[in-house]
Amino acid sequence: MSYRISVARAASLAALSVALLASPAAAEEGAGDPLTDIIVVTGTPERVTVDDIDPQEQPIVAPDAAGLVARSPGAALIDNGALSGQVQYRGSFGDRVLVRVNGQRFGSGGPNWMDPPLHYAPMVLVDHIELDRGVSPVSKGPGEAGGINAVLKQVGFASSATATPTADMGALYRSVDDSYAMGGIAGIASDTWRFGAMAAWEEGNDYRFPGGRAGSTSFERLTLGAHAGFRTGPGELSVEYRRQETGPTGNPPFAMDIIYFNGDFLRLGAKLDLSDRLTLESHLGHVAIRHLMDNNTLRPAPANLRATFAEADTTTADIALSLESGMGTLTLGGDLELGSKQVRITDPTNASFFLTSLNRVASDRYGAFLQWRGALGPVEAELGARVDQHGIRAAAPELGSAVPMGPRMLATAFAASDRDWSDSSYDLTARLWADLGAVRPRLTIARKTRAPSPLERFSWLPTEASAGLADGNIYVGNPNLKIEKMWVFEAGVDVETDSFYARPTVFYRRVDDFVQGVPFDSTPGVVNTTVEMVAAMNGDPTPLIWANVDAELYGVDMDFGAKLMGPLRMDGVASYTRGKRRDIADNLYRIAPPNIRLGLTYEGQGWSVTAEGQGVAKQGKVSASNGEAPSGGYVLANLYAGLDVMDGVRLDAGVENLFDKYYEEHLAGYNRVMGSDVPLGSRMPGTGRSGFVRVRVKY
Ligand SMILES: [Cu+2]
Repeated sequence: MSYRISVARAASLAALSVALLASPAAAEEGAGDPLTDIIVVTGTPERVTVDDIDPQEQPIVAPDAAGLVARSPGAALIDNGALSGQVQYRGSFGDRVLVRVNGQRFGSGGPNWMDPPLHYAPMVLVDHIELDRGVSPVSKGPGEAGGINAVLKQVGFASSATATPTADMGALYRSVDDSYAMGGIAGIASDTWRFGAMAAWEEGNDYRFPGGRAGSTSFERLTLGAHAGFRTGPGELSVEYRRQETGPTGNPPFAMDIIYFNGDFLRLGAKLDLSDRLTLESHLGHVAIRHLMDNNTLRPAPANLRATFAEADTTTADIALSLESGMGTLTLGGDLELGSKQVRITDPTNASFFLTSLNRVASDRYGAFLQWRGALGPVEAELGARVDQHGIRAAAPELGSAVPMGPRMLATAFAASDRDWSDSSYDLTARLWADLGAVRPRLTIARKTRAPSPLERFSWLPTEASAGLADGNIYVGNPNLKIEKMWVFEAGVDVETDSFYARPTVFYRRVDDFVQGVPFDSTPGVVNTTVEMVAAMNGDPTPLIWANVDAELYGVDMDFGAKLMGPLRMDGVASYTRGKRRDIADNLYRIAPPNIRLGLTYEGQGWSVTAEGQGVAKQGKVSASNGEAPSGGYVLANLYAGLDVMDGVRLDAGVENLFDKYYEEHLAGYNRVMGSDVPLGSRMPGTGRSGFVRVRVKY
C-alpha cells in the first residue's frame, strides 16, 4: 500500500483526489515507483510504519512545519511562537518525540526550546515529512514517543548521463500577519553526480486576531545551503551544508524573545553495496547553534534588562550493515551523539552581572542496535532492540561580581556537588501487521526510553527554562533523575477500498519515572531554602524541581474518508488523548483536547475546492501541578482551492478562519508581553481571518 496515499489521506484534503480519484498525475507518479504507487493498494510493507506528509498537498501556510505535522491523527501543535512550535504526538512533546531534519539529530540551541528541531525546517524548503506511526524504529536512535523526520528539498540524481538542470521554487503570502516566504532549490545533475543550492527568506509581522494584534509575534528567517552527491557502481557519497539565520522573532509565552539563532548544519553520507545482499551505510554530522534572546528588543522593556546567550553543538555518527536473505532483512548498527551546551544570562546594562545556568555541559551517548524486518507466515514484522550508554558532565558555574548572594550560594553548592552522571538504557520494539486485502490489522508493543536532558539534570539556578513548557513556573534541575521508561501498546486497523478508507488506532502508553516538575520541598510556599529564596526573588515563591513520577497516556485517533458522489468526497481526522499521573490524582500538562477535522472536496480536472470544518472540544482535564488553565471549545471554517496552472506550476489559495472567530488553542501559551492587545496572562488567541496565496514552480 502506498504510504503516500495514507499520508495524503491522513492530513491532506487536496491530496485525497490523488488517492481516491486516480488523477492522471497520480497515475504517472505511481507508475515508476511501487513505493509511491498511489493507485494500487499493495506494495512495500515497510511503509505501513511510516506516514509521508507532503506540504504541497496541505493547505498550511504558517511558517512553522510543526503546524503541518499537527494535522495528522494523534498529533497537535504546541504553539510557543511563530517559529517555536513543537509537535505533540499522542500526548507527548518536547524531546520525548524524536524529531530530525534530513535524518540528522541535534540539540536545540535555546534552554526554552525557542528553536525546537522543526525550527530548522522552513516550510518553503520542506519536501516531505516522515511520521513514524506509533513508535520509531530502533535503527533511528533512541526516541520515546514517535519519530518525525523533515526531509528538505534536494536535487536528486537525473535519469540520464547528460547534465540536466532542475529547479523547485515556491512563494507564498499570508494576510493575517502580512507574511511572505520565498525559496527553493536549483541545481544540475546527471545519473552519477548531482549538485544543488538552496535559499529561503521568510518574514512576517505581528498577527491579527478579532480584537487587535498580538504583540511580539513577528518573525524573520534566512536559510542558505548547498548539497552534492556522487555515485559509482556500488557506492554513493553525499554532502550537505546549511546555514540558518533566524532574526528577531517573538515568543509571547516566554519572558524573552529571539534576537537570533545562527545554525550551521553539516552532514556527510556514504553507502556501499558490499554484495547484492550486503549494504553498508554511514553518516557523520555536526550542528552548531548560537543564540541570543532578550526581554527588551521586541517587547516593552521591564525594570531588569536581561540578555541570554546560549550555544549548542552536536556531533553525530552512525554506521549500519544490512543483510538481506530469504528470511528478511537484518540490520546491525551503532551510533553516537556528542553534545555540548552553554547558557549565559547577562544584564546588558551591567558587565559584571552574568551567570552560566548551564556551563560547558558535555553529554555523550553511544548506542548499538539490531533490527529485523521480515515475515512470520502471514504476519509481517519489524523487531528491534537497542542499548545506549549515556553520560552528562557539567562544569562549575561562572558568575560575575554583581551576582547577588542567593545565586552565589547555589553556585558554590553546585560546584561542590557531583556533576558527572552516567547510566545505560535499553529499548525494544515489535511492530506487527498482516495484509488481508482491504483490511490490515496492526499491533505495536514497545519499551522506549528517554534520558533526562542536561537542563532537567544540571540546571542549578532556578529559572523558567523548561524546554518550552511555558507554564510560568520556575524550575530547578535534579542530579538524581532516573531514565524515563515508556511502555507502548497500540492496536489498529487500516481499511482501504476503492471508495472508502479509515485508519483507527487505540493506544496506551505507560510511563515509569516520567520527568515532571514537583514542589521543591515538603513545605511549598514557605521560603525556607536558598532555591525558594532565589525563585521568590524572581517572582515565583513556589518553584518546582524535576522529579521522576509515574504517568499514563491513552486515546484513540483515526483518519478516514469516502467518495460521496461524482467528484465529491469527504475526508477527516479525529483525535482523542488523555494524560494522567499515576502516583497522584492529576492530569498531565498541555494535552490536546478532543478534536475533529472534516473536509468536503470537489475535484475537477486539474483543480479542486475544499470546504473544511474543525471542531475542538473544551479541555477541562488540566494539570494542577503546572497551574494549567482550562480552555473552551470552538468551531472553525476554512476554504481552500488548488489549480494546476500548467505542467510544473501549481497555484493554491484559501481563507482560514472564514468567519473571523475568536478562539484560544488549548496548547497555546499565555501572553507575557506588555502593551499587546492580548491581556497579560491570557492564553494567546488564534489567528483571525486570513487569506493566502501560494505558488510552486518545478522544473
Ligand atoms: Cu531563547
